[in-house]
Amino acid sequence: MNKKKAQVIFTSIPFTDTTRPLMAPGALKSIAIKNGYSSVALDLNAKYLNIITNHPQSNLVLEFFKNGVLDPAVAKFVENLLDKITDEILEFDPQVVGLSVFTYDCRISAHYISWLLKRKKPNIKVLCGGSGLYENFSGKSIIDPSLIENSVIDLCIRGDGEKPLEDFLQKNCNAEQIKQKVYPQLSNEELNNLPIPDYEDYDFSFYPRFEIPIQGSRGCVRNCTFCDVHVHWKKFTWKSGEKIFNEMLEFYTKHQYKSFHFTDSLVNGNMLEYRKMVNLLSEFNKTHADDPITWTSEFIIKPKNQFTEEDWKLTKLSGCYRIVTGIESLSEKARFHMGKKFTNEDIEFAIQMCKKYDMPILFLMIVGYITETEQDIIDAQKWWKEHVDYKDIIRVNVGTPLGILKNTPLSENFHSLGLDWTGDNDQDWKNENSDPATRVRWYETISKTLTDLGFVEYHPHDNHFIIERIQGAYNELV
Ligand code: B12
Ligand code: SF4
Repeated sequence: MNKKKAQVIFTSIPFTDTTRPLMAPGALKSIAIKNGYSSVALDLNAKYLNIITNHPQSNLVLEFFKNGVLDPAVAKFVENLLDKITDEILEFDPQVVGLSVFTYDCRISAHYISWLLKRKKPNIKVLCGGSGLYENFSGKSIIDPSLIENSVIDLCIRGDGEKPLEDFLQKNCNAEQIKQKVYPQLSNEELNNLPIPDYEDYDFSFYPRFEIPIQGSRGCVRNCTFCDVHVHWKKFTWKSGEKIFNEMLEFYTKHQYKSFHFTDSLVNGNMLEYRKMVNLLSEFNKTHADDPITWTSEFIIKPKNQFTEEDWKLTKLSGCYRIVTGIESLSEKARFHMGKKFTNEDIEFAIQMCKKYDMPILFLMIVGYITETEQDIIDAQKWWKEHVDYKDIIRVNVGTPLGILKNTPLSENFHSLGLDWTGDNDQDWKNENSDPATRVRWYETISKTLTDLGFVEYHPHDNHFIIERIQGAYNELV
């Protein structure tokens, strides 16, 4: 039994497939502390992740977390798991519990955990927040409304959580008033004044990667046709290069955290602040060569006159050890249709720089964008064969066949783009170029090419789940 008591607990909940800590509980704990509450931040998703994925029938367990379908074969396991999570939270004897619903895959556990919390401790307040409260991020909430009507969940906070949380904790507004209020996106100034997250209660033994989450910006400078980030964050907002560096320095000196991962959609959105940050980090690392700060992030490829060789060099010297980037398609035509705005020549320059400065680069790919044809898949195979010399530096997430999310430009212009639905899931669409079965075949073709050539591929659990679903649904066609 844990002896520690805390008035407010924040925790992540299953299911998110990640090897690194999730940021929100730590970020919100520091807001509660700033407002005078005792608080604890837990990453319970991390604690139970391996137990879930190592279950002999893990696909059935995932079916529960993703779709709420509980197969009798795994019912006892799932019930015990949810019970343990709830008990672990209640050991701290909190008055308020904040559940972080990171994506739509956490919403089913949010339903059950809230219900169990209220059953075991009826006067507890349960708050939910996070991107998973939105249908595909920006649409209407898909948390069961009856849970809110019956006060099983007292409040669902959508968008930036800091201000509504403060209003709730300071009792400036009651839950009803907070629900009615429209909270604007945090400004650059407000982002720059946020307290640094507090991860002291996280159990770091759960993570294969000791990388501390850090945030330099919110939103994005692009407006890609398949993405809905811009629907939620109308503006791209950022912290200054100095603020980011100072956060890293504080983590480094106070907690000896030396390795960071940015949660930004792209770390190099604002080149002025990016250059300040990498310059400060490079200077720091020069004098701490035995114990440098290191980092990894999502990144956007830019033309070489905008992101020069000097920028690549400073990126390396600043401690960057892995770049993750949405290449999405090797067809330039498809990328320009998406709004990605970089050429194949820009990719060429980026990978040359990554090789020269020894920085692995993870390509995030989508299979079967709406303009892609059989010829693009043949061209992509050719591209990979011609770049086999880069297999020590390029890692590949082959991605899933393109899903069309609500509120994206693709979904808004669905019919005028010549698209038709073939089923209920985001991947179930067709046009004159492809249908779900074709795209699964393309996925397998590209994946085989990469395996044969010896590239390191990365297949998250979600990819398997989605591919298997499409294969099942379109079995006779695949
Ligand atoms: C980094 C990231 C990942 C990383 C996470 C690594 C890690 N360990 O941190 C990885 C690669 C694992 C990942 C995976 C996926 N991700 Co992701 N990811 C992100 C990203 C870019 C940043 C998230 C983040 O950490 N932000 C910083 C923290 C502080 O923000 P936050 O969690 O949102 O918390 C804030 C608020 O939401 C709120 N809040 C959060 N919790 C709570 C709780 C309470 C009580 C309160 C009051 C407030 C509150 O306050 C916080 C501070 O403002 C976001 C996009 C984005 N820019 O946000 C997508 C995003 C969260 N991911 C998304 C998706 C879809 C996925 C995947 C499902 C994709 C896929 N199909 O594979 C997978 C998960 C698969 C699975 N089930 O395992 C979607 C979620 C959409 C949705 N409606 O659910 C997002 C929004 C991107 C998008 N538009 O598509 N992701
Ligand atoms: S660059 Fe990435 S985050 Fe930004 S709009 Fe495009 S896909 Fe979305």
